[in-house]
Amino acid sequence: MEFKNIILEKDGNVASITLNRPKALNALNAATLKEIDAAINDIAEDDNVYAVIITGSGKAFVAGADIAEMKDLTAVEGRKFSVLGNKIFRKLENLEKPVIAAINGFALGGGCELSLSCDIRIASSKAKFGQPEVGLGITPGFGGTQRLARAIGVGMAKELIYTGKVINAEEALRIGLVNKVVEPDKLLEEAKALVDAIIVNAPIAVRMCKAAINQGLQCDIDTGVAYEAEVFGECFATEDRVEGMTAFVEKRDKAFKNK
Ligand code: DAK
Repeated sequence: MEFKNIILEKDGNVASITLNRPKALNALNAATLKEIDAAINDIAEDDNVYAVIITGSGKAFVAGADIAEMKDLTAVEGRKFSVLGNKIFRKLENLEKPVIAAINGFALGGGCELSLSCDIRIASSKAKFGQPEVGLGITPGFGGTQRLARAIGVGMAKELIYTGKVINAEEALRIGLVNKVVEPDKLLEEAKALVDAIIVNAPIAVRMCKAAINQGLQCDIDTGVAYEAEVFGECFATEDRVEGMTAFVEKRDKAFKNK
């Protein structure tokens, strides 16, 4: 697929997706969503990609779903649009590689929801967050009512969603919406440093951790720890588990192979 609204790049073991419709503040229209979907499929199939960074070009990360495109939707079309977005965001959330959102600017509505589908969020000091949907007469439509409460707690999520207020990066850090705030010109550097600190580890083990954490958030603790025991056991069948433990015992550097 030829990309017009995003840029997909690969550098070593890291892929990056840059939302690139800066004139519309990277608002998510159906075409952009489909390109994100294609990029996720590409990354999922590429065994050389161990981690992903998502960011935006210009002054926005993503200023939301495309209001101009949504304006004339019927109820049936609105549902179809929401199903499309939710399917893609869920695919991103379950992608078997860690995904870092490097939030450079506005992350509103669908943009905040996109960042919530990523594993870890780091923000530029210029970033702004919010779920302003109720001011448009709609609810969040790409998982905001579900993931925001899981990320920052029910009371804080309800305050943000009911008021639609926009908060700055410092406030987002205070409430645990982002892990770190950095100067704008250091954002991608920080995202890459974080990714580098992840990908020195055994990729399959990282993937299993992501699956276990995600599964565990959806079930009771007994089911969760049983799932953890499964993936823990599976790691013992990997070459990288042998390499990691052997290298430790032999006091040498590890050389993981994603096998
Ligand atoms: N959609 C379409 N265009 C947008 C946009 C958006 N969300 N946000 C900004 N733009 C466009 C502006 O119209 C403007 O276009 P031109 O006039 O230049 O043609 C251009 O981007 C630059 O924006 P501004 O001139 O407004 O820039 P400012 O710096 O003055 O203001 C702003 C930046 C982010 C504060 C402002 O643009 C703004 O308030 N934007 C809207 C933010 C917003 O409300 N976002 C939430 C969208 S709702 C669902 C599925 C999904 C969702 C809901 C339901 N179902 C189907 C059920 C999700 C909904 C949302 O995400």
